[in-house]
Amino acid sequence: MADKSVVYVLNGPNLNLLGTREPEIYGSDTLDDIAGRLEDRALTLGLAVEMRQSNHEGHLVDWLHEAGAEGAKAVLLNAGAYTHTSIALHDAIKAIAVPVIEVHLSNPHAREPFRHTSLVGRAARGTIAGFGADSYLLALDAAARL
Ligand code: CA2
Repeated sequence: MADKSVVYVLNGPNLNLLGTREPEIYGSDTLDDIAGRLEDRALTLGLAVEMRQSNHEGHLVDWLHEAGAEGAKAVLLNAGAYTHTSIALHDAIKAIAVPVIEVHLSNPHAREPFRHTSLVGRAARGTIAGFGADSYLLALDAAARL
């Protein structure tokens, strides 16, 4: 059954370590901190967030399918390094009717060349990157406007 008030927030590999290392790149918020900020913002938008993280590509594929089957309003996807490599995620995004917004804490285009290609971005509705934890909040605002 469609639940147009739910926004899935899917996080890929190593993002469970957020807030513990490399704060100069990724900020000092943990993923739980970001989840709390998203939940507060979602309340004001009349939305609910379903926040998940996995280090396994297949879990992210399964959760994209789930969001599609549930008829979620949108998916915010920070696929971590799978952004740059995963045809499976590209195809899963293409396979669902739910809009997917690509999210990054850092700006991959300002970093190493191997981060300049995004297979996720080729399939996503749009991308928000480079604003630290605020990237997620900006993406939630974008989802609310869809
Ligand atoms: O900027 C982003 O959000 C990224 O998706 C983060 C990924 C990176 O591979 C992408 O190119 C851009 C890496 C996530 C790793 O997160 C860590 C956090 C703290 C300590 C170590 C890794």
